Amino acid sequence: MPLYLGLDSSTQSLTAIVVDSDIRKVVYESTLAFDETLPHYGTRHGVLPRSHPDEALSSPVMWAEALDVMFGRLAKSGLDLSRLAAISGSAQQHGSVYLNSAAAAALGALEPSRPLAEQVAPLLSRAASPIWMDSSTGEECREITAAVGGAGPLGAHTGSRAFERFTGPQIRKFAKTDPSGYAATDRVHLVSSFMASLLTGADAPLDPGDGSGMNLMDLASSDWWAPAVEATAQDLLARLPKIRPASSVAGTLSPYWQSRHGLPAARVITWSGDNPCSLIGTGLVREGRVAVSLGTSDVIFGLMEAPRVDASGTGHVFGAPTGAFMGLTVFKNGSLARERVRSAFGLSWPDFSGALASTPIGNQARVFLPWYEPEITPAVQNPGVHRYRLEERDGPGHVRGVIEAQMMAIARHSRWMQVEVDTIYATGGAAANVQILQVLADVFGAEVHQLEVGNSAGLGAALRAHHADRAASGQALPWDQVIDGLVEPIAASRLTPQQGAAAVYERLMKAHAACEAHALGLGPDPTPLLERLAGELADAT
Ligand code: ADP
Ligand code: XUL
Repeated sequence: MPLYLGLDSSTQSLTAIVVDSDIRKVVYESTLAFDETLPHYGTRHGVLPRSHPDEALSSPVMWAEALDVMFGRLAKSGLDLSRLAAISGSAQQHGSVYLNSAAAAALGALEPSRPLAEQVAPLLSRAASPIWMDSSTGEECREITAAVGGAGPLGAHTGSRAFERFTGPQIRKFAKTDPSGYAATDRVHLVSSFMASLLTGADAPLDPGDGSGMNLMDLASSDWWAPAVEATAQDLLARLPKIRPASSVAGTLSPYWQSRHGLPAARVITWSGDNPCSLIGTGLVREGRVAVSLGTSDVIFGLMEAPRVDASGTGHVFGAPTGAFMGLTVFKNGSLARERVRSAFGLSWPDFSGALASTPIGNQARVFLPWYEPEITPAVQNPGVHRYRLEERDGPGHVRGVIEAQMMAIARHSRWMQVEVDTIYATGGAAANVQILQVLADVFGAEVHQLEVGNSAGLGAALRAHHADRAASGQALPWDQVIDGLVEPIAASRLTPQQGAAAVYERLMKAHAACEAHALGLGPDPTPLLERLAGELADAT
């Protein structure tokens, strides 16, 4: 009767999910929000106070402390933890953790009587970690792109053109701006491999799924791509972890955790990124369906048997935990943009949902582009919101405007994945909101389902632990059996597109594209187009 633990170290929180593989149920789930539970780090939405709007840093010591607190909770949960067979994890992608030469030995000799945080702090050669929301490395992206012979070869080898948040450009910026800090760095971990190292008490590898978010890994061979590594920083190869399959065993839970929290010597399975883990946690182990994650970021993703690189340069191809690939497109202005609109008009979530329900499909051809933060898709370096035919004080118009613009952007900018979308699995915090999901269904003309377990990244990590533990015991299970019964859509949650929605969004999406082009300085003012559309929509009702 083994138990499997999945940990999800996300932007704003740490979640633990325990699965009982015999009864095929989640038997424990707990979330710890960084801002509230660990206020002494001073984070807001998991990000340290910013010295520049383009920069986004967080604290690796805080992530370590969260792990310590979470294992304390697990120890008191009443679960029979002697049954815990394996642990794996999911982490926000791209973020990097810089360890000094004392770290490798010290992590294996942590004192169980002392909190983890105070023992980890002296092992860092850089106190703060840049995370995926950072967009301050445009110069480094250009330098790396030029050094490897252009965006074409970089995209073809690593699965993505250079992106500001990707780990390679971030490492280059650190090496350039703090050469002595870089010289004192023995190992550059991703958040995933750092967290796994804390659990095993040794230097843990990273997996191809998270490795493909670095602009450093060759997708075809799942190994470091020498031209990119050389273009990024001097002597970087020696500082990078090993890349191992997502199903590999990284080690066993170290004596620190066994003594401090009374845990068994469970297997620790190599961690991965939140998107590869969510792929498993939404059951997308074959091609054809997609999932939309409405978390801090909004992401659309699906499995790909063969890598199809996005020629337009917006999307990414990552390794999937199954050994295949996944396509994904990421939007930075996700939940935080929805929250900005909500708080600007003093609304609760029920008010927000009410405003969505009471406004017409197509928003009377009023468009709102919610680029509060520099945007990843489309690439927007200078943040700012844009209103087309929308009054600044129109609360309901902004609510529908933000959601329609987000869902249309997800639909338009994922066409490169070439998936005929008829079913969408929705996950992430905002997937709890049925009115938001109705707009998703209307825009895509597809069915949308909520999943039983909302945290698909944490669930995916627990399922990966199960899969890898069985394989390591010589009893490998096919993925279909690993996910069976655990990634089910909620039967009553099926949403279908409303009548007439497809015709409205077909036209509004063209207008949305014109608004984006105008806001990016690439096209004419779309207001006349929107006015014509408003007239047509009014005539049609
Ligand atoms: P993370 O990316 O950190 O894993 P989550 O998937 O946990 O984020 O999502 C957290 C977000 O969910 C919050 O920032 C909040 O804006 C959003 N959220 C929670 N409840 C609702 C709701 N009822 N409607 C819309 N958004 C919601
Ligand atoms: C993926 C991305 C985000 C982070 C945080 O490329 O930047 O989805 O993984 O969730």
